[in-house]
Amino acid sequence: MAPPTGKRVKGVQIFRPFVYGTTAKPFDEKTNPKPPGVPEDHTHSWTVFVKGIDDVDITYWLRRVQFKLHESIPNHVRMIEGEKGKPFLLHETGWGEFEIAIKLYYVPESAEKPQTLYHHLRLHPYGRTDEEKEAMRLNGGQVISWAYEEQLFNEPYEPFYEVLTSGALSSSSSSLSHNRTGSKSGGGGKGKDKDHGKQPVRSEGGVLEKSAMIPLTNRPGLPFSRETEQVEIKKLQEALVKVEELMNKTKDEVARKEKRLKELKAEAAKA
Ligand code: SLL
Repeated sequence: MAPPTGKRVKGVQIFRPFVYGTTAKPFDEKTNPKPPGVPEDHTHSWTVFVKGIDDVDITYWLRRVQFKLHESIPNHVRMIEGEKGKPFLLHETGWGEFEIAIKLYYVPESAEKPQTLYHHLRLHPYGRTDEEKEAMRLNGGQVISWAYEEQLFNEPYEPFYEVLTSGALSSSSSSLSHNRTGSKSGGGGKGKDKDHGKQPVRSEGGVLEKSAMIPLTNRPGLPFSRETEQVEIKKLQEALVKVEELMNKTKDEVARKEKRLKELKAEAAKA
């Protein structure tokens, strides 16, 4: 890898949302017939992927992705090169679940070392209730196991900073960006405002290219949005209240027991 040119942009963190995971479907005559040549014992077709939120391009920061599959699978280490605007993805068939190592290789300008994520391939929905299991199914029987993640670039080199920020609206230039263009400037306005005035490029769902935006609302097949975030925040807040209640209850109980202990000790001393 070529040595990075330029300096790091101090006090700046840039993050970019992305989604990774697996989608699986059992073979069946009508909706998912087994293609010729697929071994008898294979029960599912499945896909593993890394892609932008709302399918927005991420190849300007992610160059290639290596998927390391189960060793029983022929040619189990696969490298997928980035193609602009397309997800990094791999189709396979099989019979069993296993952990997939997903190694992310960044663009050379970043001078970042590759980084590995691990994801469990799900062929069968799981959950305590039918509802929970059903939540893992999409569009008639696809078993989805998807995760939302944010890639953080801490103090990127100047050329990479330019690459990262050359497309979207800057956070100050429009309410459209919801302050999610992904610059977290810690050092008092170090983030330069170069893109001011540029025409935004909009993707299908309203997420700007080269931004850190996430969609406002959910759509089928797109569960990662502000809406989901709000639901999660509410759940966390409710859980926090519950934890505080439990803590107070426990404190009261401890106080009561300490009091009782004191009394018993006093009684014992008298006796
Ligand atoms: C299990 N520990 O027992 C796991 C192993 C391996 C899955 C799962 C083979 C595909 C192929 C395949 O599906 N292996 O031969 O192409 O569940």
